[in-house]
Amino acid sequence: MNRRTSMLSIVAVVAVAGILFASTYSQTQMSASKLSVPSVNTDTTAQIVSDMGGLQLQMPGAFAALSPDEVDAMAKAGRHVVDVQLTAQSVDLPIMGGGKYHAMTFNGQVPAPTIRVTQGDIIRMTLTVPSSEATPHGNDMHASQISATNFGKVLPGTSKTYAYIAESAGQFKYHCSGVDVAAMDQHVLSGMYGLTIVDPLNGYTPFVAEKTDVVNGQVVLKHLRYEPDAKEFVLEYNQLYLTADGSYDQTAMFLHNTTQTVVNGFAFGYTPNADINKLVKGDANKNIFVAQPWNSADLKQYQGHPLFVDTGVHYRLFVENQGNMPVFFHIVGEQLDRVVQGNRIQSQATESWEIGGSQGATVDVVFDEPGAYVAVNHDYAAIFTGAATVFVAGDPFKLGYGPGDMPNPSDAVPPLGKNSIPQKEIVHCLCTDDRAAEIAKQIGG
Ligand SMILES: [Cu+2]
Repeated sequence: MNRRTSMLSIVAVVAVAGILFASTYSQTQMSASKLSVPSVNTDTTAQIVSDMGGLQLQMPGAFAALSPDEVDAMAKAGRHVVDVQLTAQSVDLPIMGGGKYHAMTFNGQVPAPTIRVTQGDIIRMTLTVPSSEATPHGNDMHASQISATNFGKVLPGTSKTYAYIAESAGQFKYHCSGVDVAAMDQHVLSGMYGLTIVDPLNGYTPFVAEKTDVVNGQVVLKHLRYEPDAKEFVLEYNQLYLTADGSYDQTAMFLHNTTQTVVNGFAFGYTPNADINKLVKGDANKNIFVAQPWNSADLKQYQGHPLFVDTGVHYRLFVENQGNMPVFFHIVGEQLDRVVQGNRIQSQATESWEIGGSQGATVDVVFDEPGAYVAVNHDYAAIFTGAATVFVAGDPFKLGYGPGDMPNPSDAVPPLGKNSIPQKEIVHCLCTDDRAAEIAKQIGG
């Protein structure tokens, strides 16, 4: 079965069974369907931009980047400088259903490494583009407030540095800016995106969940307070738009005709695997989740892993929409206890939160009861093409593991920041074998 047919088959299975845990996933349930779409001519726009030599942005000098001297002086005065090294690397990476696609990455991984700083720190980013790269690359960091013209394109065989103060707390994407903006869509949607978490200078705030109780025969409110310290996950949503041979398909992008929806680079990447099937059902081949495309241990860093969480513990989810369609973030079976954007509280006890393109939300959640909870983009087209992430809270299958025993996939766990509670990690990434080996070293795996 080729990749596309296989993907559609999985979609069909999910469509039949919904997002609940289901009985064994069976080949006989599969039926493929074909979508017919109108064609549009995208050559014209691309040609105009190309003829212009790329879009030339102009911004006032007041937004100029910090010079090396300024950075040194500020560091001497007490500011903390965080160095970030990014290397452009085009490489083929796997996609759901088998096969590969032509990915563009920073540092050999999709998404790029998560940068974590504290509000007021200086981020000094160096982008290196090896001479082996076919095109220049760039970088646009949304944590900065600097004109993109201060960075521009970096030619193969060269590198460029810029520095800025992370003035605003929150979460901010960074992404390749293409070749002076031209082809930016291709580079970002092929994998050149990452997240910067800027922790509030004064730390995160506690939150209070509203519950009810019965006292003296009366239903009354009670308030549960959760401290700022939390275990944390990063979930970055994006789309893949691919031709049958795994190349970027700009026509499909203009039509929003998604090939797969990915979370941290994977479609259905945080789902159980064969080992977990064995634990729960006693049979590696009996799937416990409706779609488990990354089953085998042979898949190494690509093998699926759910996110294990404890009950009654504060979790902070950094949810980022890296793509160009909305994310309606929802956790099946849970409410979002608090939603924060830009260090400002937006909502509490809400069912879903809409996150637009290039926007993020920091979601506080406490799982009260043991069980499996599936975080989705509550857009059915997104769910059925990959946006379903399984959280396993407590020990719902009575396997005898205690809180914190089960390791979590490394690519979903951000670097520690203010108010982080460390977690055990296991190597998991849409990344090259070399990068997986480096991550294994970093996490002591
Ligand atoms: Cu690029």
